[in-house]
Amino acid sequence: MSEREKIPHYAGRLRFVLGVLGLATALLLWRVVDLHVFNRDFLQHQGDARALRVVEVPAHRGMITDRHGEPLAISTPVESVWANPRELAAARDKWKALARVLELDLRGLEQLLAKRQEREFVYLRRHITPELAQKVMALEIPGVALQREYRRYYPAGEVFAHVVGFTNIDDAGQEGIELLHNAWLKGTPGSKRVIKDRLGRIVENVESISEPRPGQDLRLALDRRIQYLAYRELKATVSRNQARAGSAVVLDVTTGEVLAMVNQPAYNPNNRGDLNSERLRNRTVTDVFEPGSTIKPFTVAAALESGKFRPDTPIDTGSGFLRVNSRLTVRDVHNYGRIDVRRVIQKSSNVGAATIALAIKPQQLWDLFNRVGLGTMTSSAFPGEATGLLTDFTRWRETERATLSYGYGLSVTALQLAQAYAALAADGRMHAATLLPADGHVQDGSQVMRPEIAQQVRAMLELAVGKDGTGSRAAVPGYRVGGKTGTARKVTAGGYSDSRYLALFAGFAPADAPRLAMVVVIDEPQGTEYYGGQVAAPVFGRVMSGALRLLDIAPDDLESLGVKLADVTVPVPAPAVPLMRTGATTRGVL
Ligand code: 59J
Repeated sequence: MSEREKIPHYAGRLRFVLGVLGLATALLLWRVVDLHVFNRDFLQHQGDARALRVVEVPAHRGMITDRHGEPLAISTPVESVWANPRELAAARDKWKALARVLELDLRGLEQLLAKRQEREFVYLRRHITPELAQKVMALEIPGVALQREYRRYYPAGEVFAHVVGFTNIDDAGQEGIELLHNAWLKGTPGSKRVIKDRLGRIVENVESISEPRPGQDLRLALDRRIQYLAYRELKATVSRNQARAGSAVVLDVTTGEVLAMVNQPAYNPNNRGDLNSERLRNRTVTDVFEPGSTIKPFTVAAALESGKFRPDTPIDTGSGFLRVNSRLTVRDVHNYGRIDVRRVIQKSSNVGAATIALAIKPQQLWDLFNRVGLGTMTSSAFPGEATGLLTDFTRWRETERATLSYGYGLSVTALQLAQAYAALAADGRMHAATLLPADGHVQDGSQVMRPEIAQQVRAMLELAVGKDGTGSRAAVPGYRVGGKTGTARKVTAGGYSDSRYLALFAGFAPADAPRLAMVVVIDEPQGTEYYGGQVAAPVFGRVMSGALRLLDIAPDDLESLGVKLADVTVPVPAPAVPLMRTGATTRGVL
């Protein structure tokens, strides 16, 4: 028997197996064609739907600038690293490298991921440089991705910190202008659909659902140069006198624009680690104080308005004290005897001011204080602004009438006081203090005092800065200056303190046609010198001197520079057109 005959031949079985294989192949081929040709769109969509995400596109926050467009707050693009904790859990072996590159504590990272393990999103580190972001992505860790954000940067640092304020890490205004004008600055975030790969990285921008609308820039009234000058002088004085704090405000009296607004202590808005309420406050608007003698010009203005007093009306300041009642005796530091109203201001006589106030109606004093905005919220709308306090005259007894006249029993902010001095400087026209530029749209301002009265009081304030006045150290070479000193004992638990003072100066320049008003407050100077005339007046003098020059305001007192008017030679400009010969007509020349 041959081999062939020995092995049974199952021809039917072979055909069957081949048939099954053939059918299977055909089915597979059909499926391939089906998926790739007939179901292509459906499947593509299903796949995309699983990898497609809608992500937010942050909007660029508007820039804050000074009046000349110098940047005070700007937003720069940065990257933030985030993770999907579930996906990242699958790559535990990479955590250590991740922590190292991100400069995070490994234990902290582990705890963070454990706490958020049910979530799909957690920030690992925000606002990092593009270089660091590249390094993180180079690790190719599943579930780790980047998000574009904006970081706020404050080029002027502590100098503008109290005015500009700052945003939080989510770009929302927290303090100052950043908070007050948040809606204007912030813009609207957009959104887009993206495809993310297995690692959560965006591989394709599919479509923009809505474009981010950038926020708008905001220009402030402040002048960076004057602000720096005021800040430098205030800081030096606070430090030299080991004072607790200090503030200064410079206003343009013709518009009410705030040109400088500074405080000590301050903070660095770019690095807010050491932030506390002492450093944070914009004291020029949040803190109130008893203005002491700086109020006297308004007492005198009310007296002049009453018609009962003139600048040369004599006042008997007696032997330096005035007993009002059993609870109050008003005292002067020196005995000035019989002086006129002008000298009451020049020498800062408390007895003189009280005598004047007791001779006029309480309502007349209250009215004037009220009209110049003392104890009334300004319209700056600054966050945290204090109202101050001026009680109603119907509740004043003799004690209040006397003490209010020299600045006790009412409280004001530095901004309010500056605004009141600006009204005096602007011939009685009151311009609301504003942090935004007037840009030619200057309101006329309400007339809160007759111009002649403002001028008479200003002349007295010039005497106070003269060589026999209390404020001689506020003088500015080349310019006539007016202003008032004040040294006010602070209220403590046991009444007025014997060791804690506020040194004050408020004034304006040039006295002839004032452009600037300024208030300086030094809180608790500790040195042997602590009078307003010694501590605050020099700050005024130095800042005003620089500001007047920066603004190109013509000197109105050349004699103080040792220049005699006869010495001044005015260069005669060359004629732009040929001089006329005698007999020529003017036609053709004009
Ligand atoms: C003073 C006050 C407190 C409150 C007095 C300052 C009163 C008063 C009760 C003694 C220091 C001091 C209502 S002084 O501002 O008169 O600025 O250059 O604090 O009088 O009655 O050891 N200022 N200051 N008074 N209180 N109550 C003068 C004066 C002022 C100066 C100097 C010397 C006070 C000329 C203040 C300055 O004009």
